[in-house]
Amino acid sequence: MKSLVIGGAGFVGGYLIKELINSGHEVYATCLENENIKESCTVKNLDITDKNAVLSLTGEISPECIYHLAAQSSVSLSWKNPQLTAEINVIGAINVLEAVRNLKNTRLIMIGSGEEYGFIRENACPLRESEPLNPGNIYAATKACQEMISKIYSRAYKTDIISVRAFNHSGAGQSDIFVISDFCRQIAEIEKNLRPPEISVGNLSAVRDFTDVRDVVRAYRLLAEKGISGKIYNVGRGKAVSIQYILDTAISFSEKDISVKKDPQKMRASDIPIIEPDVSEIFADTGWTAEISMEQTIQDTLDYWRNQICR
Ligand code: A2R
Repeated sequence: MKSLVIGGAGFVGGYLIKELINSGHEVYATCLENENIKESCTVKNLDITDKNAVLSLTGEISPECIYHLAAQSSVSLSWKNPQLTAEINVIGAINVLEAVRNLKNTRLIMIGSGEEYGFIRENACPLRESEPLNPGNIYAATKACQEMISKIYSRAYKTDIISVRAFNHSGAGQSDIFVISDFCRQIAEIEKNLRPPEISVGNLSAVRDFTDVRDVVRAYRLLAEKGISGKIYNVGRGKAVSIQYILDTAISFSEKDISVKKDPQKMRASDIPIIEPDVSEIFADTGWTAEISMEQTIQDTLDYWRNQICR
């Protein structure tokens, strides 16, 4: 299959490109001018806010499937710069939708977020795709908007689109603004005596659903191959755990005696107690289920930071 990954230089992009190459796909990928892609595929520069550039590049490549990962993906930046977030996540997504509409025989895997559910009803977990969306931040609202407009393109123009709501994912190479990477980085620094043996944490009682990024990109490929056009799929483990469990597991992988300190800066004003998806739709249509254990993801992320910090 000829595949195009838009936003290939991000955390998920590298893993997705590897997954597609290993599955025999012919892979093209895009990144911004100031970024680069290490994986061996055909790389093009593309800013998705440039409508003509999106139309011309996709027309030139004419892929059978486009994976749209490019985004302003930071929740905190979305509060600081809502205009930029909307320009990339909404206008950029419309440019990609227009391109796919023009191509006619291309499937689009539109990557959204579990954040779209937002302030969920009590006892709503596990969240089914039919659950109403109630986004709690600007990033989530732009992703919900991207999904709604995708639905309109599916219905009005019969464009072949699959929308994904990806829940927390993690793995080696992820930024340390995300919790597993943050804990693992701190532990690796403690092991190298770069900080006192004390790990700083936020709310440990929140219960969240984490999937290894390698499982997540396999889900995206299977949706491209077997997903049902027009549908929305949750992608997640379907088994949430507390942040306390993640912390305890990460600390147990170190020989150091590490204490825990609560950092008020890491507490969020309104943390929803539990967020867990129902993943029966993706299982029913593609057979996908998460295979890599949480413990393995934590171990691999810790080993990644140990290597990074050596240098
Ligand atoms: O923000 P940067 O400089 O890291 O670049 C990001 C890139 N990007 C763009 N690409 C093309 N045109 C733009 N105007 C534009 N603005 C930003 O998209 C980055 O290289 C990529 C997104 O990757 P990450 O931020 O690392 O997100 P990740 O974790 O790979 O998530 C992939 C997708 C996103 O749509 C998330 O919202 C969703 O999964 O959860």
